[in-house]
Amino acid sequence: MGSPSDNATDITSVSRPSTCFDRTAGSKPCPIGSTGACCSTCAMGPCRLSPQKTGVCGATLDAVGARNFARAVAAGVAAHADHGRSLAEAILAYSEGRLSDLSIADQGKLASLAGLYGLAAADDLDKRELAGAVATGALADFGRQEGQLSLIKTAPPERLALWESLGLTPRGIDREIVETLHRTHAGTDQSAEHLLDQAIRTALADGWGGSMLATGFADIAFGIPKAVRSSTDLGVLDPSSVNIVVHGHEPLVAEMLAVAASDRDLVEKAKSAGAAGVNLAGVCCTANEVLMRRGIPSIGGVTHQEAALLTGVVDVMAVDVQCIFQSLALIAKSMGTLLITTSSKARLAGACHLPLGDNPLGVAKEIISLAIDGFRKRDTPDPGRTADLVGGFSLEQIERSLGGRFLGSLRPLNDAIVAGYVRGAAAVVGCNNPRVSSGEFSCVKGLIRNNVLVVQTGCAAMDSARRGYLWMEAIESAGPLLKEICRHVGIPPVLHMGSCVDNSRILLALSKMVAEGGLGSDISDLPVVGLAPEWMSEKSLAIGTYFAASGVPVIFGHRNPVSASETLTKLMSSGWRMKLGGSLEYEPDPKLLAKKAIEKIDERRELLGITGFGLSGDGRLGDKERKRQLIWWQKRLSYLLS
Ligand code: MSK
Repeated sequence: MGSPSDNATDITSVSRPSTCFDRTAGSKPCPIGSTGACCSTCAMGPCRLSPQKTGVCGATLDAVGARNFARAVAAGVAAHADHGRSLAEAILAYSEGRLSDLSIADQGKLASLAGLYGLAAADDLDKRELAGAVATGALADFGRQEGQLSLIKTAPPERLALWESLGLTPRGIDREIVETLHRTHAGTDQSAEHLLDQAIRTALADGWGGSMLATGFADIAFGIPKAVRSSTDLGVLDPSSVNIVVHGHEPLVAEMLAVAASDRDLVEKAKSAGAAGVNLAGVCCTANEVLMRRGIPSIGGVTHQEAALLTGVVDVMAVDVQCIFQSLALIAKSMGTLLITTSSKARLAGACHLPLGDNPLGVAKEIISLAIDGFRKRDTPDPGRTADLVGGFSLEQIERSLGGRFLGSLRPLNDAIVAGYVRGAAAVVGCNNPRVSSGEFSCVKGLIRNNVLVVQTGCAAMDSARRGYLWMEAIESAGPLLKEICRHVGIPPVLHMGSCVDNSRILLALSKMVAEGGLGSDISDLPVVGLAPEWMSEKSLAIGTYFAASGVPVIFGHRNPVSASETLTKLMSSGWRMKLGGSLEYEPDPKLLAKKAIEKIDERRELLGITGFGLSGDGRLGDKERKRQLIWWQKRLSYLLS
């Protein structure tokens, strides 16, 4: 337990009803749809397209592929946006006195978001009123018809000017989603590049809009994450306790359950049922939300949801929205586990529905009470191993870790990159995918070994966590230079930055790196790269698109969703690179992902003129230069930390 290893619990071998792994083995992806060559937008089809063959309406492969891609991006943006909207509505309800279970956990974050909405503390509003005003401003951003999103101004000035000159600045979040759906209706926008431009504008409304709002409001209501110790894998389920698993994306249910789990009456009830206590654990991004803020353990990513139930020790699984397999209902039934849906937007046949309404804490207590009833009926097998991890690396925590409490900043990171101690930074994000074997893990391993600092979000982070790569021992697996930095600063070389919507934290970090100076004047100058080795959801495509449009070279693993069209593949790679500085490329071989990512980083180092500063061909410093650099860095850090 605790050290990096390849032997995380093998969930493919858990005995039971079928799981996503069985179903993957028993089916192949559709060869037409998976390449972007299927058009199903009207009833003259569906049509199968090829470079030589159009649809019945005459639509070309390029237009159809772009249409499919843009639609997928819009769906991903809608999911993140609705997540942000739910939190804005919850904050508004709190401010109007309709949701008394919430509070303002971080006034600093509220003030900084208020500033972006032109609301100053001097406006003489108390925190409840201010929160209401910010939520109202945010909700207006969803329905804005003209102008630009309020949070977009957190992007670097050069980037803003570029988007404006290209007509890519998002107006309102909902407006961009609707326009994408309109343009992709049969017989509307039929220019591949024009369609992709709208996909970009819609995706930007996610990264610098919906997702950023989701993260901001969650921080306001539940606190900005700080470094926190936790654990992961199936073994976090405690056979002797009442086990409640939260799954989905929005943090409200999980936060309320965390509060309710320490309710004295409920703890007493659990004990009188023979349980050691009430144990809360998570799956997917809900897990990431409460892991980041409270250290509540995560069982794993999206492919662990079925295995969690199959352990036989889960008493209740409470789900809300996104990435919830329909198979859970069948598995829960076969295991005698109560499955509860909590969102008004998502129901599952076979699950019990308990809507949160305006009484989320009351509903959370009811869920725990039902779980205690479930505990009385079950056996207690041992679910498996656990791995230690440290999470909670919000941007604020990273700045504090690097610069100390009073001088928190990303300056030391920029300096370390310029000095060649850190080669660059990589965001390895996105889903776990049963069709890909250890894509994320091998990529992360290769990156840190080559002195690239890695940040992670979403289910990708859980893959590393289960193998010990979010724990301090992972420092030993880092390259010699990165190892030096991590030891001095006291951080692992792989930093967990949160859930899918928390990719917005990475965008803000990139803006801050630009503002710190020394690494160019725009995100497209930074030696950084984005990777989604096991992507599977439409949200991933939205994320990849907004990172690329923000100036980051992005590489997706295993499958190119527009591979049937050479034109589209080129437009997103070299075309976007010319136009936006960032790109979206695909690499099916997981072994090549780290290598390609490092090439992208080195390309930018070269353009910045910081190649070879202390780095020899194998990424190590020569003895003399190494010593000189080390002394420089130690001085720098002791100054910053003093
Ligand atoms: S949950 S979108 S499988 S990361 Fe955010 Fe995981 Fe991907 Fe869902």
